[in-house]
Amino acid sequence: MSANDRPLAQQTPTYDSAFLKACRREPVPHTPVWFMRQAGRSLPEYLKVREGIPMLDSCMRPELVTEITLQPVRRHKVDAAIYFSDIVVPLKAIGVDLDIKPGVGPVVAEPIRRREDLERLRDLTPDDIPYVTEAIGMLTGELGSTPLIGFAGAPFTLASYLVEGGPSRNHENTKALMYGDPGLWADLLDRLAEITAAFLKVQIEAGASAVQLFDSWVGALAPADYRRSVMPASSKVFDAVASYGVPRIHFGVGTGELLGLMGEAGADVVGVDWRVPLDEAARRVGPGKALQGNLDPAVLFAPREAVEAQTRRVLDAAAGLEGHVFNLGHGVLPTTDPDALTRLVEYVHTRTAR
Ligand code: 1CP
Repeated sequence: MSANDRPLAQQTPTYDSAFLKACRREPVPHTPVWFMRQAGRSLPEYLKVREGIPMLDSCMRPELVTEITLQPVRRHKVDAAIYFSDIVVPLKAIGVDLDIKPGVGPVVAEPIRRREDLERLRDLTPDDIPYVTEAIGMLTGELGSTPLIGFAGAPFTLASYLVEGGPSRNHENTKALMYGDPGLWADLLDRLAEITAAFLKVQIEAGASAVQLFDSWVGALAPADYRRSVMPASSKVFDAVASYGVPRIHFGVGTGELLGLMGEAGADVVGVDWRVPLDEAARRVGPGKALQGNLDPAVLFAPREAVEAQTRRVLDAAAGLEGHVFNLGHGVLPTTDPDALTRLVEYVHTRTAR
């Protein structure tokens, strides 16, 4: 079938990209590569354009967002761009009093812990985030056939910041609420699912070719708790965007025991951190889903030969998968040598060329 005979949805310039093909579990010319946190502090050109501009302000400037999103695509020749933003942007947009503090992360002025606090979580509408629509419009024009990944924080991970008031190691207040007041917890996650779904819809309608739901901290939970207290809200997000037909990626850290459930929640692609080899991850996730991952980001600090040896381990474990998107097992660490990332993209492309 020639490109022009296809349904309209398949005539987008990104449809035949290696990244989207791998997400759809179709044959690829080479294994596609992108990196979580590929834009940001590892790049000198990022530090330069961000100078003096607070993180949240920079997320609301479409021209700056476009430049920062394109930087790693130009430099590393990755197979996909990820929209430059942060998981707390939709919360800020509905008026939650929060900031991103340098060297700390998101900090919430008044944590959410009681029923009346839920009133602060109103619906998100496209009018709340005109800068997202504008930036993605600019980006898709510049990116051509390179897909843009939209993203959002998953309800559990967003709740962890809202309930703790900031980054947390043990998530004790979050878990206290989850176990202590299951009714309020369910309502909080349901509210966050609505906001998250609205945020993803805006990105897809503006032109994002895929979406990733970051449930970064959900690995703190046991499977039974995940199934009961988190999965309904994450499923609601995936269901809400299913009809667009764009691949939905689901990622968390330390989620080895949750991989099957995270796939079941509704993802097309399951992201895997470095703790579980991809062949084992595929057994846990089951058929019908692609996998994304999973080189340990710290490996990039080792000499080139060691990086290549560890990359071969990842690719060998991925050899039998239905679809594989190469990525790190979590975000690029801030002091990573950018040249090591560029070399890694080239290595994966060359090694997997078919
Ligand atoms: O001032 C700065 O430069 C602050 C650093 C920074 C950056 C560059 C933060 C604060 N967020 C971001 C951008 C960002 N956040 C992206 C950019 C796009 C890309 O990947 O290239 C993305 C995808 C995120 C998503 C995000 N924010 C996640 C999920 C991804 C992950 O790493 O697990 C999480 C958990 C956050 C919260 C957050 N925002 C910023 C920090 C330092 C943190 C983590 C804080 C913590 O440890 O809890």
